[in-house]
Amino acid sequence: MSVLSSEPLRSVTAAEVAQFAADGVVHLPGILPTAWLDHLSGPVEEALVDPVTTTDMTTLWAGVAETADPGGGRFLSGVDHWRHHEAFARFATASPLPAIAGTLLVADRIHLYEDSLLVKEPGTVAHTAFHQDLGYFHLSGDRICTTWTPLDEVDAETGAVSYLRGSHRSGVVHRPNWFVDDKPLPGTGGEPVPVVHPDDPRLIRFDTVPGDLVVHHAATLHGAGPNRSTTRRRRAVSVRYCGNGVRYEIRPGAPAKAHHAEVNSGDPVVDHPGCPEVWRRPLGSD
Ligand SMILES: O=C(O)CCC(=O)C(=O)O
Repeated sequence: MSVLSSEPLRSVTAAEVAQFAADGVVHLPGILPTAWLDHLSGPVEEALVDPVTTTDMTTLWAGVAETADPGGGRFLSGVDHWRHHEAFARFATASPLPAIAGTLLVADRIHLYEDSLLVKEPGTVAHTAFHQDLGYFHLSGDRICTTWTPLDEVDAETGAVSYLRGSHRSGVVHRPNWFVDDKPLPGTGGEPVPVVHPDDPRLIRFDTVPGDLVVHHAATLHGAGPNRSTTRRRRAVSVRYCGNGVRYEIRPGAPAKAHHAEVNSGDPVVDHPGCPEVWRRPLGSD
């Protein structure tokens, strides 16, 4: 059995920290030991066949958009696997991800908010609608990010995520949508997500291989295309973190966690089993 280390294969460079701050997204090639991906692959398959933990978003899409998925592929998605599956918990808390998030967010401490499984099987026609994560989170503040870990080679054909560079600086919280359709989630608030033209020069996407990581700011607009390949899977795990300075912001209609019933808007995020502290900047390492 391979050893799972919390050390990344390389450091995050100062240029990558600056790029994350400027663009609201950064691609970190070759940073995650592949032992972590081996560690996740079995548990991912277990989660995919468990209808309690994973939703077929193509069914949801058919319901929302009144269109069947003619490609026959499925977009399988789940959330909060770390709460009931040790392998996901280990990945979210003991892999290099928390330190990488802490470095990019220039944070003193990092808390785990949630994880998500995002698998587009070959022939999935469903898009990931453009959205901003922040409107789904019961949080406000600047130090909030999503780490997107590909378990397969991913490119435009298989549904690489596109990011609208600089959109994290708009100061706007956008209304959550159904994720596979741009219709808003009922009962939620926020500004409508703007229409993003596919030729917008601010859009960027990355060809990634296992061992790479893409990290985006929670306020960055992003979406993804279908998986047009008939043979290649697009498996990814997103883990979402927040840092010091972030406060709870209860957002009506947005997906809530059990512990959100115990907090009020304006409360600082502190260590809690529902949002545990998973990293602290080593003393003297500023
Ligand atoms: O993987 C995808 O299609 C979308 C990912 C995403 O929106 C996220 O992780 O925030």
